[in-house]
Amino acid sequence: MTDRWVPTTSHWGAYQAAADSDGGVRVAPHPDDPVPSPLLGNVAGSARHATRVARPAIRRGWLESGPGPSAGRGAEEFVEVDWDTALDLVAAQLDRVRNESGNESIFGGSYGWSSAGRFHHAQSQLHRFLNTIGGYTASKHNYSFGTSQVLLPHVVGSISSVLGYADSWETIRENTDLIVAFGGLSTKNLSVTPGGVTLHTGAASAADPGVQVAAVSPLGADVPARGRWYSIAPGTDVAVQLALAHTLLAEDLHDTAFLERYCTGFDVVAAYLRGESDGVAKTPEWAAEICEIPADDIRELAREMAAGRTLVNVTWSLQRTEHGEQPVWAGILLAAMLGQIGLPGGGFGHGYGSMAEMGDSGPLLKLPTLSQGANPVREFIPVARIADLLLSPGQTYRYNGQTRTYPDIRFVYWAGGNPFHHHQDLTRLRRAFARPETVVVHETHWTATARHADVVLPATTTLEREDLGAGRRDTHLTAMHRVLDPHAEARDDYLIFAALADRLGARQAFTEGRSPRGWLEHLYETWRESLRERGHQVPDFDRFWELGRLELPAVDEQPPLRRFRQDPEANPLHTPSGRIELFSATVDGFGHPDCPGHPVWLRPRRTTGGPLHLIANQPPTRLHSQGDVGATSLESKVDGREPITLHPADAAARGIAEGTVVRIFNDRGACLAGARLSERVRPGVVVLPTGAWFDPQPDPKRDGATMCAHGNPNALTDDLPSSELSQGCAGQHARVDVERYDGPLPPVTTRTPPPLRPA
Ligand code: PGD
Repeated sequence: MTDRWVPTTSHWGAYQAAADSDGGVRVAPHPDDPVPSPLLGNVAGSARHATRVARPAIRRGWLESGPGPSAGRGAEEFVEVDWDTALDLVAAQLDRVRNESGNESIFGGSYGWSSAGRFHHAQSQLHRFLNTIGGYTASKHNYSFGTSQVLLPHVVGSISSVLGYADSWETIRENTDLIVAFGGLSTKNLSVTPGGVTLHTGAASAADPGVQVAAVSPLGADVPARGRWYSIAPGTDVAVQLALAHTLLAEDLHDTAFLERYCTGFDVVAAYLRGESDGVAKTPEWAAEICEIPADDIRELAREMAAGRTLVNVTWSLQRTEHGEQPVWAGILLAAMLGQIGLPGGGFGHGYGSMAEMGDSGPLLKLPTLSQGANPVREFIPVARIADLLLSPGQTYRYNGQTRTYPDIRFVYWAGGNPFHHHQDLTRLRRAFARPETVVVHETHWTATARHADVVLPATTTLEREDLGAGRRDTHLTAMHRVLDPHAEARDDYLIFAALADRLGARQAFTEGRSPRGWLEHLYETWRESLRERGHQVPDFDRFWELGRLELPAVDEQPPLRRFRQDPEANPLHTPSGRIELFSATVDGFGHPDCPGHPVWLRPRRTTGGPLHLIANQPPTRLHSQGDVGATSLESKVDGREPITLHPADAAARGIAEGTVVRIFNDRGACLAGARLSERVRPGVVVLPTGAWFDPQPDPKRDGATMCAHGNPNALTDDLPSSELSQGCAGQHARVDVERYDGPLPPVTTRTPPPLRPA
């Protein structure tokens, strides 16, 4: 424990911390950070909150009756045990399952953001541990942009060519005339990047990029201060994009030389735009019926796009929906027709407004990284298919042209994620979590996922250990000093896995004989050596640790799309044609009915569930579910519930006023929330951000059903993928209805631990 101010970092940025006299923590922004994150306000309250997991805890039914499927998960009390008892039990079950049915019966995908820190990254630690004992069924892709992760390689040859080399805000200010921002340019997301960003320069740039912005979104909050708001019906961006493309084509504003030299398949798409292939011309009048933006506005916007340097940006939220491939592919189509892909400040952007790193200008540098080893098991799922995996062993499904089969999972191991926050249709996920024999979770706090486990092992937070920290496109590497002693009996994930590896005969393979500090020195010095080989000198570990942070050396690399533009024959894309595939014969050949071979408008299948369109976006007051018991998050609650924003007309029609507690419901589930009214959401649209800790309680309006008393939107979202191609998360939208909640208010139970009893 140190009462000195020391440096540390988090996914919401670098900051300073010091222990206070009663064992808590004080935090202060990094002195050079121009726009510190509001999420810093959650740190002090979360650090020693009553919901910290204090000691190993085992669900009573599992402890008394042994492993097996159980609906008691998430309902029964826990028994606190000593570390040796817990570790012996977990090691014995891992050993039994791997011997009886092979390591593919262990699911170790364990998706989640965990905490910043290059070494103590819980998911990497888990994967490394499982690899040393024979492997695990893995998960692929992420919930953030998992749909694009599958699509982009087919269209532009790689994910990184679009996401890894985005132009900086300075380049945009210098070169761009107009940003057409599908999904808007939200600043609330820009304090966050995995691993953290030291200096938040991007938030101010997105708030006012210094160029014209046409922001297409159902939410006024997504529009920068001087931007134009094109208020769109949710989920209809593709119709606007196709109508813009139609106008460019009809008015001969498209760049035929670019399309011929750098793209394939434009002829197929052009036939579709004209209506030759399906009898429907994608005119602005056609689109206006769908998206509720006037046809003349669409036509004018297309002309403006063709008149100067235009960046077509699509936020990640747009692909986190049904048919989420389409707005991304149609965005690339538009940028290709404008002929500006590969030019500074022009072309296609994906994720400005979604994450801090997009637009940051820090070096493209490989950071110190813990090796996860090799996984001998080949089984995996696309990450958002977790409930299907657990519910349907042996069932086949389509994915990226393949037909795959779900393996039979008997053991689920999760460290550093909160599926009972991040997954869709949480009632269904509860049924899925009842199926395996054993669920083990490492957690810092009693989240809903911890409450649905059999064995909960208490993990330290970043403040309670040392690490190296930096995010993608960060400017600095931070020496993350320890500030607090571990809470109660909490241990580092690394030390927990080392103790399990010991019991399973793999200690040396897992630890390589190093302590946590020994690993930091090893990772740093290996990285330092690789930098030295590339001509960059950085101080040794001791000096770096003393300095507290290190400015990362500048690494200049030409973006792949610039090189492609300069010479497409010498620098082809990694697509079958080497060019941008506006029509992909590969995707077409897969025959996925919900993702044909070129961008198309597809009507949503999910039109039932209620008259209102729910947008479940990222919260402004915490990172996903992290920090929900901290001050910034708690201050935003209404009567202890997550705020839902409605248009005053929709509220008035339902007798709802500012501050009314409401019940949001559809055929999948229900939750409570507190009403906030705003003219800046479209009528017919409501916004309930993700991340309020899931609090399932009996629904007084529906026998046998549950209702989240706190306001988690994933009680309402549908567990359907974006498409068969990517099987990505489509949790951004749902259909719902909202009513006043006049019954006795159930207490929110997430801010105290579950029932615990000593062994
Ligand atoms: P977090 O709340 O960050 O959410 O889902 P994710 O699971 O990443 O969960 C991380 C967990 O790790 C927390 O519970 C935290 O306490 C724990 N943790 C932190 N540090 C440590 C540590 O050192 N050790 C251990 N063992 N645990 C630790 C985020 C996911 O949600 C994402 S990325 C997106 S983009 C999705 N977005 C949406 C959406 O737009 N709409 C809906 N409806 N749903 C979504 N879900 C997705």
